[in-house]
Amino acid sequence: MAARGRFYVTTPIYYVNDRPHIGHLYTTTLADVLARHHRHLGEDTFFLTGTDEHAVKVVESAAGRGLTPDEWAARNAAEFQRAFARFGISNDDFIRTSESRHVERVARYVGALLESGDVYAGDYEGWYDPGQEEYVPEGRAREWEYRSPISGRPLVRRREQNYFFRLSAWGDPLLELLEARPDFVLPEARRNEVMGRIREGLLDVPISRCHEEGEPRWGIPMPGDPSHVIYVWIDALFNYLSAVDTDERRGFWPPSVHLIAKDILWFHAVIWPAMLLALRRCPGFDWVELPERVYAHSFWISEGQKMSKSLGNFVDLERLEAYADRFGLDALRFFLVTQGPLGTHDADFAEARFVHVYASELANTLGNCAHRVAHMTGRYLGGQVAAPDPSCPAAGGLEAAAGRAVDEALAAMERLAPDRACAAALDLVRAVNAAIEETRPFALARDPERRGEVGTILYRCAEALRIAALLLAPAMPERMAELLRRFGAAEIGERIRAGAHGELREWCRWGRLAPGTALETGPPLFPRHDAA
Ligand code: ME8
Repeated sequence: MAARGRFYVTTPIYYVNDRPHIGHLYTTTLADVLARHHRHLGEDTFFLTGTDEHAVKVVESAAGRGLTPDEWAARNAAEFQRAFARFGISNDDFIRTSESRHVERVARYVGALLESGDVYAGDYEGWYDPGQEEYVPEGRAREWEYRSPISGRPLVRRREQNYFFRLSAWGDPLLELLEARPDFVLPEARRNEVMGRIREGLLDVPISRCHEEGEPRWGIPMPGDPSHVIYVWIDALFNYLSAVDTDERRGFWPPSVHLIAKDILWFHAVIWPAMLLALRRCPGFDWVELPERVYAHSFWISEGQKMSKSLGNFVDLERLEAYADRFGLDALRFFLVTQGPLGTHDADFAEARFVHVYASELANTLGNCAHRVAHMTGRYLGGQVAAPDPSCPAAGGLEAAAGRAVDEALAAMERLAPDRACAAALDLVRAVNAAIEETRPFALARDPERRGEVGTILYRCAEALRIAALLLAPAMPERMAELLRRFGAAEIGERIRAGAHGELREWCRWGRLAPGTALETGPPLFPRHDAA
């Protein structure tokens, strides 16, 4: 992936009926951090998010408000777009499944699958969860005592003439794929889960619903049979392909990673690759390779409790906004990225934890260190970094520490662990603090004979901090741009703020900081807040 210098990252497209909340912002922020990092590396990057609009719920909610589904969807999609812009998301496109570019292409994909026999018409009867718009296999329905675990409402028996996707044909190829490409589904525990379920056997899946008489038309008509519309999930999954299925963008395919949460793993790890394997065999689609990775993170919970509609305890935009206002947007992004549910454990969004992480990592470690180095440079060196003396050993370990931090952070980003990348950068900041404690430039400065040593120490501290800022920039573009500006790298800072392409490896080269560069102290990067 990196070798090809191309990176395509996606988020789920979110149900347009819901108000954006922390879960949506989280996955989208993770994607944003990865996208910014790959742009900094100079790679051709494409970052896609959007809204999933063709659910039946949209028709019902719109009707309840006296609106057409179109109007209601447009209003809510705009809210997601506004929210993402507010939270610093640098997506390259925002796809709405009601857009004609998507509708036309999905009709073409499903048409090709009909032609090849991978999609066929048949009868279906089974347990159906109306809230989730999903059929539930018999075994699972029994396990759930015929009630939806999501809404608590009874499952209903439903029979319909439907179009089906021949998923049953793809069990073995999918198992082979998961064997051959261990990082196709991540984390590993999720891959094992998926393989276990595939081994239980795959049923064909219904991929259409009957268009009810008198209901507003909402959904993509089944090619050749307008009495059916394509089931919302099938329509939605194709967004990843339709958004880049143009002459200018086809080179971005396949996705480097689909970021999702565990709730929609089955669709992405099983149904979606099977659909693509089938489509690939159709004329004109041989370029449709499989995505490289599907990464399913876990869930945010709120103050120790699962978030749910009935509890009304979603960490919603208003709450997130309040955190961003109080601590700064970048502090919120940092918290999400470093404390969130990457891996297989849920994560708790709790105010006390936020306040603690902010104070210890951002205000006391990073902000304080930057201030100390700039302040001492001002006080002892007239504000300008000195030329380091290569023969002076003081703080000499920082160069190697910076090199390690860069290697670790880049490797962590490659394995989709932006939390570890941030940790590597913060370890470097801690190493700077430790070097200051050890070499005591503030004490040495009293002796005029040792000014050269002070200059060398502070140069090395500033250089290590500049590099740490570069590694933290995808998570905190605005604050790190400001830190870089204060450390003589305003132009790079501007590019980072704008989410532009760069040359991260060159930016991180030890020694780029030119002797004579003026350092600025300025107001605290992360002002202290009293614990609430
Ligand atoms: O499922 N913690 O849309 P959706 C972390 N439209 N992430 C969470 C979360 C939580 N508590 N709750 C939601 C759909 N998410 C379909 C997707 S894709 C082709 C179609 C995030 O609006 C997480 O990314 O219900 C999850 O997978 C997604 O929101 C579900 O969004």
